[in-house]
Amino acid sequence: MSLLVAVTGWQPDLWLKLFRAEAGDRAIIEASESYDPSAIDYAAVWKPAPGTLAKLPNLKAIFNLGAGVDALLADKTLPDVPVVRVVDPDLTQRMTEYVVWQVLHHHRGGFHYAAKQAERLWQPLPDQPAAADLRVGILGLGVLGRDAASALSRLGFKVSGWSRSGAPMPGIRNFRGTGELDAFLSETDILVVLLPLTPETRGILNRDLFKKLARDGRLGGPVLINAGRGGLQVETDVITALDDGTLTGASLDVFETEPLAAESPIWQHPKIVVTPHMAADSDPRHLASYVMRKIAAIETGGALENVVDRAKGY
Ligand code: NDP
Ligand code: OXD
Repeated sequence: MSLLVAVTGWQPDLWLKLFRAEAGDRAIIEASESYDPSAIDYAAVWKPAPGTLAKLPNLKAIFNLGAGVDALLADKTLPDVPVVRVVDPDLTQRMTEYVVWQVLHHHRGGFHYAAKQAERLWQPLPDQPAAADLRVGILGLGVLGRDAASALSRLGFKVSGWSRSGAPMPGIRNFRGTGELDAFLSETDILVVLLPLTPETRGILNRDLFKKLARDGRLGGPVLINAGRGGLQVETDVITALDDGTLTGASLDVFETEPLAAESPIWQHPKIVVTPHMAADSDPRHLASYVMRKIAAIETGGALENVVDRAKGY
């Protein structure tokens, strides 16, 4: 068995070391080495150069080393073998931490207190709402959305979720599909976005959607938190909506173009928290063994989990 490792944006060394530590007599090959394409059985990848995987005639499965597969599926030459994505408690926990951090930032007046500290002013906000006064709506109630929903519920927020299937979750109000999107938005003060980027979801975070969010909440206007993908948002609409009061704040971890250009007005916008696509990094120490466990499952005839539905795009 041979595993090809093709990662862009990461140093491959740690991945190779960790894969090799678990590989036994299996060969672990880095994509820049010379190798026999017909000897490769599996590939572990993050944004591999388009066409890389099409050259492997005996490939049995592709392991995407992240939760989102939009970059991988954009390669139109991708061979027709199962694509397995990351569903891992470590990554999920990281995303939940990020979502809770940002929800609390907006809930507890983070922009106000940072500004007052800079001015050396002792100015508590007069009317701090309770968590139970705020409605958090999670757009994309999948693996990550559900975990964040459950943590936010435990903190006392009123949580609802929107998904394609409307699969129920105890204690969370569920909304399903495009027919129920407007109702979901009209009851949302803080919109947390954990959708995948697909042809259906691209550009969904636009001015029309922002106008449908609740305007009667305790924060004085709705907040956007996007940790899904930058292609979900129309950035000029986000800025306009913040400037004209349609939105009162935003936290953006992902951007239409990454890294965010130095000249982008988003960097210095007073109502935006910018983070550099760090909400939930894949940790090689967890994911190398995740991939090797999945390969062992294939080799022993077990069922393959977390396989991407290529027709849906996630
Ligand atoms: P899942 O596939 O588990 O969940 C996706 C959710 O989105 C599901 O609830 C799905 O509905 C819903 N959905 C997808 N398309 C539609 C649609 N057209 N209409 C309504 N609902 C839709 O993914 P994860 O939760 O694991 O990850 C979500 C995304 O988070 C990833 O795709 C990735 O882009 C992003 N991400 C970002 C990271 C970061 O660091 N910023 C790190 C990791 C992931 P249904 O349940 O019905 O299928
Ligand atoms: C992912 C990511 O999709 O880090 O896992 O964005």
